[in-house]
Amino acid sequence: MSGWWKNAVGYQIYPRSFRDANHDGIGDLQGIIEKLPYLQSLGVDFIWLNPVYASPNVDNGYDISDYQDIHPDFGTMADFEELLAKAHASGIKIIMDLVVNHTSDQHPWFLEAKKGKDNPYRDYYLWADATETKMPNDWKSFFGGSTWTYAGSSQAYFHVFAPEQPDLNWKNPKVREEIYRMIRWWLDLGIDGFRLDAISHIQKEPWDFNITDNPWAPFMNVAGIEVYMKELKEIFDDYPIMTVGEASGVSSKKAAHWTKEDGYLNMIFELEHNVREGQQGAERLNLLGFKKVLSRWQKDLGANGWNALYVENHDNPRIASILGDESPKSAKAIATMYMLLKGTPFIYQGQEIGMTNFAFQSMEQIDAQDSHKLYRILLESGSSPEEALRKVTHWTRDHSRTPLQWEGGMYGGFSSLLPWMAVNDNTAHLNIAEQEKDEQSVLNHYKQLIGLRKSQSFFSEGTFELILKNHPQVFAYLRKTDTKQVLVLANLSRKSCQIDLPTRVSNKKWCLLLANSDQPAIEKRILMQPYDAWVFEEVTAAAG
Ligand code: ISL
Ligand code: CA
Repeated sequence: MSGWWKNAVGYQIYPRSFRDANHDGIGDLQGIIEKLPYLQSLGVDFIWLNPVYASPNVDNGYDISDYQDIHPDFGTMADFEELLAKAHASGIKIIMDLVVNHTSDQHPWFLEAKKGKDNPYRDYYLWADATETKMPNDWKSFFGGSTWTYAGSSQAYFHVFAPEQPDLNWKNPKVREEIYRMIRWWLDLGIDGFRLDAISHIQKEPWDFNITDNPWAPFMNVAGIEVYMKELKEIFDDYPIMTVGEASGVSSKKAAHWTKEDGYLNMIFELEHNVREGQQGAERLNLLGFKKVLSRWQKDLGANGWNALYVENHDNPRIASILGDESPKSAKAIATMYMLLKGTPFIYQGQEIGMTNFAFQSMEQIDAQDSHKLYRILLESGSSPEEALRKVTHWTRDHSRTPLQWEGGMYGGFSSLLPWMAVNDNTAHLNIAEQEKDEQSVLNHYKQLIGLRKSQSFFSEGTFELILKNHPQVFAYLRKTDTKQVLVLANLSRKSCQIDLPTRVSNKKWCLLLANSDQPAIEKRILMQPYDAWVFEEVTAAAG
């Protein structure tokens, strides 16, 4: 049975920065409703909404204080149900962010739990004996510092992320029962699935587990997690939905098991391809590492399993800046390279027009609290304020959270007053309105790629075969079925280069499907200019 999501293209919306309809400087649900025609024109099939639940916003909604209420910044539950109905009427499905590794420390469960050891909610979370200065172990949080926070009564509580995000105790059946009830509540409302946040962390090793090399090992896909994943699958199997797990630490080999036909989830976002090179503060993506990871995931999940394909999200800088050279041509090359791989492609808001990083000048412009924590850690370890600022702002996830650039005017058409985060000045020329009018724009290149994918099942069915495996600049591959073959060539570097195609490729006849530049005919040796990206289909006798 091939799910609807195998031939679909997804669009990730970070609601806070998408469109502000009530002009309070913060994006909202009515803003998404207003822009459904744009999403329809783009040709996407579903939206992944980053969290819009009640939250104190320590981690911008990833610290939830009420799973079944909408944060007033975004609107009301009535607004959400209006969005869901109008999205469905536009042929667009909606998947929600399911954040169940942890809650906010303002969630009623935690407010109860921290009252004392004998509180009935105590074991909804993870506690261990400690003193104000001596924690139960030396595990480190993803956000810097210890995974423990002392909370009186000689105990500390555990948090993989911020202290304001206490981890839920998944070993407690009462916790699972509450979570499963909430999941069904949302599914019965008619949503079309979930993106499962940080799901590979829900099981922890015993507190005395000895870390050897990987500091995250004690909470990365730990044995026993399969019990909970099976219980989640039993719920998901009752609905015609799609589920995608953010499952860092699940290897590409294991991901085939997680995402096979009757696996726990339909697909997985891998987090391995962010292979960086260069000094902290000047890093870029290392293309060879990037393409090797993506190729391994294509191979390991080729026959069994399914990939979620992405190059941007709300946690990473803009791909046009860290892999591209911020030119429209490089944005089109990156799009061509990943959109035609095997799996379900996700487009992050603004990626479709080639939005770039923001030139942050001070920490006051930064919102992400993990960036502020890193800044403090860098200062404490001796970096000068200027050096710490450069190191933090170069790769902060806030690059992806500046308001979406709808038009050239004040605040980029995102809002009519000063937004919660500054709008990139380049909105003057880099915006959706401009690109809708320009046939050669990045936006229209994405529309062609989406159209190419959706006009046929070839790209969801065909096999993947990497060629030019060790070429440091070019990502080249073949997609194949019994009757058809497509060749994708992308020079993802700022330098021209020549490629020597394997004879089994160069001795065939090819016709051009899509290009971001003038392209030569396919020969044994081809010169590629910086960020040239071409897609060819084999001319066969059958095709005539
Ligand atoms: O942090 C990681 C590696 O450095 C990942 O393993 C981790 O699972 C991932 O960053 C989790 O991100 C998700 O959960 C966070 C939230 O801040 C992110 O925005 C979200 O994508 C906590 O909910
Ligand atoms: Ca608003």
